[in-house]
Amino acid sequence: EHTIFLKDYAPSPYRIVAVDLDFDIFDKVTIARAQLSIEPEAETPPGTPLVLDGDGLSLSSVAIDGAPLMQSAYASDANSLTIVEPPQRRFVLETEVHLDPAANTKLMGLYRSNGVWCTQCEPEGFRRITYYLDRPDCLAVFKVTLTADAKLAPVLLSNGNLVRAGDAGDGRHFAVWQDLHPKPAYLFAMVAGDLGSITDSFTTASGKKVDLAIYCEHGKESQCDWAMDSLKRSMAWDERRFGREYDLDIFNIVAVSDFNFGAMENKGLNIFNDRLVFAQPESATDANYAGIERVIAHEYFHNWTGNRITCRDWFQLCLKEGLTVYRDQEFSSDERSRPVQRIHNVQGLRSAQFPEDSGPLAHAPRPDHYKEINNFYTTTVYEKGAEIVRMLATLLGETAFRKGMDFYFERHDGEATTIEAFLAVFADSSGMDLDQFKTWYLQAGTPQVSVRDAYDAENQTYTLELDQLTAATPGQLEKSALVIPIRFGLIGPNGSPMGWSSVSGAEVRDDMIVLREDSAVLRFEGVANRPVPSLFREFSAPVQVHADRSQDDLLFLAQHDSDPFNRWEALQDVSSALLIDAVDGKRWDDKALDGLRQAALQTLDSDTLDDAFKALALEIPDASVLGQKIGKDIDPARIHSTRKDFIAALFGPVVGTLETAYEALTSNKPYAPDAAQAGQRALRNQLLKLIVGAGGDDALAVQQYSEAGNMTDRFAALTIVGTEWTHDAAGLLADFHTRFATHDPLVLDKWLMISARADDDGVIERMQAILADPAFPKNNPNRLRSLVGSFVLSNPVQFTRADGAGFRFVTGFVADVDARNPQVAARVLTGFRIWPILEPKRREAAKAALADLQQSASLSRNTADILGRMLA
Ligand code: DPP
Ligand code: ZN
Repeated sequence: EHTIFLKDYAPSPYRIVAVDLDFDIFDKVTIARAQLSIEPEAETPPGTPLVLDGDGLSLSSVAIDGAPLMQSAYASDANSLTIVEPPQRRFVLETEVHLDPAANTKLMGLYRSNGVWCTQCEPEGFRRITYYLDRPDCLAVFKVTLTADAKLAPVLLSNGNLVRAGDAGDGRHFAVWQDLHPKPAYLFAMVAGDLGSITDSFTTASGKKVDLAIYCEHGKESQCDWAMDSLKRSMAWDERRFGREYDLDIFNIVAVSDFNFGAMENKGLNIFNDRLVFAQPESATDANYAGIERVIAHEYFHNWTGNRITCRDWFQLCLKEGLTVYRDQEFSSDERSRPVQRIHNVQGLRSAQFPEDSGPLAHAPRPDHYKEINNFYTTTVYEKGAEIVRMLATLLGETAFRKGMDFYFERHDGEATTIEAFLAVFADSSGMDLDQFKTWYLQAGTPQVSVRDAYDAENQTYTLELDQLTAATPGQLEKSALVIPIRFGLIGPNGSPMGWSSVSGAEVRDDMIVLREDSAVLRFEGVANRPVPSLFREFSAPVQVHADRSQDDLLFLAQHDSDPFNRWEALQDVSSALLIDAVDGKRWDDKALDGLRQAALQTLDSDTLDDAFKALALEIPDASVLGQKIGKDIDPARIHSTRKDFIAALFGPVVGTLETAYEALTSNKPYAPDAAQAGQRALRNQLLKLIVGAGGDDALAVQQYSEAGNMTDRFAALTIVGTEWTHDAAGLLADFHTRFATHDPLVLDKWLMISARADDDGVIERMQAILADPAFPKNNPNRLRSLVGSFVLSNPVQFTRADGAGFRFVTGFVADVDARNPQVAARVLTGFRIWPILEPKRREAAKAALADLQQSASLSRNTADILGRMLA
């Protein structure tokens, strides 16, 4: 198989400076004509061939400067067009290809979704539209003409500004769009179709009025208001926080129903998966509202971090993604509760990125080789990439970080650049040496940090011993020490912060230890009493911490730490320790459980903590996080049942108290998606989950389901009943399907999710029946992921069944979908990444299913790449 290496990067010998695209859109065919203004680079030797990328194209005609090329002057096939001896001056290459968007089930390039023509070009979809230098360092200005039937496609959109539109005869019309910001082809977009819209405007800090519009299928307009509100808040925030203004007169968003990604940041024309646009209280949950707000912001923020400054090559993907995730996380933190956002982000990191980073698909945030770039849109590139930027901000401090960002925008605006260039702006603007810090981008694996401490009362000395170790990952056996910022505090016996007179053994700056070596022994002098250390406040580094701490100390932290993140973390640690011991056969003792219960009730009772935080504090670590902590020979069924027993033992004695608290949170206010209301619902629904889990009686959940005035409460109740598969589950799911899901595909997704998560042995058969239904939309990524993606990620017990039925269900699905949509197939397959840590019987069953898949079908490059790494 063909592998692409970072070390082989070379600039193109030719550059495309301007692109003139003409799409003649008909029901059955779209004719794409491209005029590319091309010139050789100064150092290009005469006679150097020009090789353009293609993917599944067939060339109808080719000309240079208006003259058709002779057969001998070029070579073309589906995947490339070579001009043997191009002119050694600027010339215009003209090509024509015929496309069949309706047949494009890969959803890359130009395709039809629900009748609408739309595009997805990142990373390599543009080459499925026309022959091109389809690489992110090729920046050109674009002019795009769209012509289509005025009834089939009254709306014609592309990047930039509309310069002309009018009648084209025969019932057809046209529109010409121009984007004067040079951009790589992956940011190209066009849309044609019969769409409704909502409009608004935003006036930038410097007084420029920007027209905003969100396009969607007719009838869904009123469901776009929240997305529009999120957009305007994002625009204002980026001005406030980063000094970044929008740079075009128009910003358009289009919601489409078939989309591989969540959304795409095309210049001036973002295209969104409709699940990240549509929201109304009766069909969207609070989590959906928060997700829409976040992704609208994310794509908007790409305009500066991604579009104005883009990537030199795809190895640098986290340059734009890690940084932009960091920016969207900061936005959500400023708009909502910072500690709650931080906990959510860390939960996501632990449940997705940590498993990736310790399994067969582990890779550096900036990888140095790939076979299929689509497989690198990973949680490592995105979420670990964001953690790296966050550590940079922590190490530099807020002011120096902002100064560095300003410098980045100033120095690299209009460029396609690298991680090295990104780090250099911070090194240059702050004077800090970031050479060792760069290792975070180059090294895979989650560092394990071990902590031991001792207090010497006689000498009033407190010692803190820290070690870091990163285990070998595929293809990367040697690891070096990382720079690890550890924000911390020492807490005295009365719960208040403690000082020290001097400290040695490692760099300590204010409330931060900077660990640079494999190990360090810090000695704090002048410490009056034995302190309880609070380490990695706000989760200041993406590491696994191993600290053997007493339950008393942890409960003390849960009560007294000034850092809310660590207060939450301490409670999680208490539960994890008890659960892991119990899985190991050492069942909890009553005293330990009493202590934890008391702490949980205290949290619930607090007048100072907000509801959203309380909801998280009452969370019991989930089975996959526990499995990850155990790390080897895991039996998900055993973890799951232990966890159920634990919840029953912990909360069983206080169900009445939980029910009283639940009742007190009942509200008659009309639904609003704001953080305060959402927090109240989150806490109430957390209590409901614990009440049902502790008592085994689902009556209260069934009642909430029936009485709910919004989808958040209804779906929470359905989730509890459906995943526990209580005796009312089948009836409730059927009711949900009939009353809510049949006419709204996004609600159908919710039904599919719960159908896949049921904790009973019939679940696979039921999923097979759903997929076999001729009415099931088997080419829609949202539907497929809601069912099979949820099964793989959220139903560990059934997915990893010892008889292998769960594994075979998924590999069978992958083989089937791969032929139509390789990206969806490959993504679902990554759920197998936990197979090496399963107990032997399950491990063998997983391996056999994977090996069968490798034997059987002819697989796409996407799926073959994942499978190859999975079995390596
Ligand atoms: N659209 C995807 C994202 O924004 C890929 N760039 O992350
Ligand atoms: Zn992104």
